[in-house]
Amino acid sequence: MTTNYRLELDHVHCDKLQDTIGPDELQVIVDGTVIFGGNAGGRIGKGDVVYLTGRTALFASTVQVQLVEVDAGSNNEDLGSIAVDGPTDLGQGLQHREFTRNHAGYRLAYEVVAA
Ligand SMILES: [Ca+2]
Ligand SMILES: [Ca+2]
Repeated sequence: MTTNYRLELDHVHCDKLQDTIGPDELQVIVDGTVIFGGNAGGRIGKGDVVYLTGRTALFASTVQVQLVEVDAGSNNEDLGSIAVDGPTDLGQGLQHREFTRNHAGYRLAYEVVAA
């Protein structure tokens, strides 16, 4: 695969928890691979910012980013997915996208640079 772009995650901000009794256990998944949170998810409270510096992924033209909220012993919640488009976001600095499925509210900041 030709890798023209590098996705550099910057941070994720929690505006609204998915779980009724917090904190949430968050996973950041890039093209099907968990790159933050591991199997159990990373704990994040309302109003928290989690820095994702150093978490990157190479891609050819578009890459899928999904947030998932992990619940032990039951189904995890899909908080939504975005398609990051390399040509659109290249060199545009920090981009902010919202994830609002399943009553949650998260904002993800990332940047696309040339690989
Ligand atoms: Ca949940
Ligand atoms: Ca949970």
